Amino acid sequence: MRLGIIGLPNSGKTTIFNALTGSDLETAAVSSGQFEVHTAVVNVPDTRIDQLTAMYKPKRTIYATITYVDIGGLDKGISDGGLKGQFRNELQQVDGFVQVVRAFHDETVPHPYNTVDPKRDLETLDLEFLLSDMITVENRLQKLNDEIRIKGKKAEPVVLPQIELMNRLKATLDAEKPLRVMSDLTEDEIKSIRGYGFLTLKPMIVVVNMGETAASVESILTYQHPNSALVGLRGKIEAEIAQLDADGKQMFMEEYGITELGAARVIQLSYALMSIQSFFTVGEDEVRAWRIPMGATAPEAAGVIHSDLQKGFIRAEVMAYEDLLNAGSEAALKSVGKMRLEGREYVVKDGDILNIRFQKSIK
Ligand SMILES: Nc1nc2c(ncn2[C@@H]2O[C@H](COP(=O)(O)OP(=O)(O)OP(=O)(O)O)[C@@H](O)[C@H]2O)c(=O)[nH]1
Ligand SMILES: [Mg+2]
Repeated sequence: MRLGIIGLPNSGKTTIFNALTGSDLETAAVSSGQFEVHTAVVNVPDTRIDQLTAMYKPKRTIYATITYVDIGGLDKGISDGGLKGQFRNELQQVDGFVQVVRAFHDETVPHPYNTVDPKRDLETLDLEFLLSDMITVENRLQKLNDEIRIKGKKAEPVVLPQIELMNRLKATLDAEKPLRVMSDLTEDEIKSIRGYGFLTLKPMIVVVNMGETAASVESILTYQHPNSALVGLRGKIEAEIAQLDADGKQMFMEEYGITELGAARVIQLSYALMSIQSFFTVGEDEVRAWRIPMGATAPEAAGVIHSDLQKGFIRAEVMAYEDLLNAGSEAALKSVGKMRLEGREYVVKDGDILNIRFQKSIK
């Protein structure tokens, strides 16, 4: 899963990237404004994995991960005539966005529009994305209508429903709403437009870079679309904290009266917003978190581990994480009959611990 960190020049994208990933990239008071991409992979913190590790004492523990991409160079006007080249690729490839909005005041850091105005900045980039999607929709509509004009009744049967769908998307964009608010899109429709990489269809976490203040984010901005979230984060401080070891982190947080890091919250929200959940596998060798979409069945979950496990799927032994924790051990859980056997139709739940029984294919 890939999330793109975007924002106006000098909003603190690279600082937030450092805070989220523990990287130590250089930040600069004068923005180069250049297209530039940095990537890092982070573990998704999960106390359930910590507890399972304490219980099984495995040789290794593997957390679920998220890839964050710091994408520099976005600004007003970037989508004039349509996004181009590498920029377009990077933005279309990510599964969702973290938009950094500057709220910090610092005279040594110039703002591209001279004043600090989080609402204006947020609307500016949101509008760029709307315009970019509008161009995509219009191009598509034109091609589809051309096909009808040229081929008439001989046009592919998918053309008419596609025109209808594109007109619905256009109506949403015309109303200056992002496509992610549309609750009437079916799964098939979403699938049919996946290839166009609509930017406003992707989930969005707005991270307000609060600077050094402890004010609440709600006092600065609101952002209440479906499939989006709003988080306040003290960029510079959290980037410094991310460089410390566990003890140092603890001390620093106590000193600043920070109970929950904004960075941890962004990472958890990233997971939640993408409608992703975790199941676990456990044993002496490895305790591991795996990522699956909501609604995935047991064989689909098996396929995430290895395609052979999906092909040869027989049954899944399932323990609910809470049951295991309450029982205290796997043996105790089995003795009270809480280990379940589930078949192909079973829909995996967040926190299930699976052991897949499968048949090896014989060639
Ligand atoms: N005072 C203060 N300065 C900050 C904070 N966050 C970032 N900065 C400063 O703002 C400047 C720009 O930060 P970057 O993280 O490089 O911003 P950016 O969005 O990556 O900039 P470009 O990639 O050049 O567009 C740097 O000098 C940072 O130190 C903050 O929370 N407080
Ligand atoms: Mg940067």
